[in-house]
Amino acid sequence: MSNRTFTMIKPDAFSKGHSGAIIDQIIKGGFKVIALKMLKLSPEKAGEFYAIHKARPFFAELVEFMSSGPIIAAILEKENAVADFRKLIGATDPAKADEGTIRKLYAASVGENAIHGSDSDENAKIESDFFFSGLERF
Ligand code: FUP
Repeated sequence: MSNRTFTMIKPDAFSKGHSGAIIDQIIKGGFKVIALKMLKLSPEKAGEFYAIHKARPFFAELVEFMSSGPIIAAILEKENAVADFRKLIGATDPAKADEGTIRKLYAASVGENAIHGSDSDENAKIESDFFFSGLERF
């Protein structure tokens, strides 16, 4: 089991001014910030990140949304990080997310769902490497 996960605060939550509250909730949830940065994905980079969803009907919309504005990307550390972080953010569809989770609090729909969390240790590593060099990790 790895102790790291990767997250992005997505353009909807960023543009609504929820980034500070979300980062606070993450830290209070016991996660240590290993790397953090603000950036805007190009459509090409967003498509590369979500390449696994290329054949899905929502792919074009997802790429357009994820490249529509700034995001905050981070690597987080905690024991059982991947599973515990998925618990903290809640279900993909905010309507199905538990009370108090980040998606329940800040997400509007399954397409614009405020935050990303890696779904496996393997993907946490791939996604962290997609965004961060060794020099950017602390
Ligand atoms: P999650 O792991 O919770 O981020 O969810 P998925 O990997 O299943 O989906 C990745 C992203 O695709 C979601 F964050 C939003 C988008 N998506 C849709 O727009 N519609 C869907 O029906 C499912 C996912």
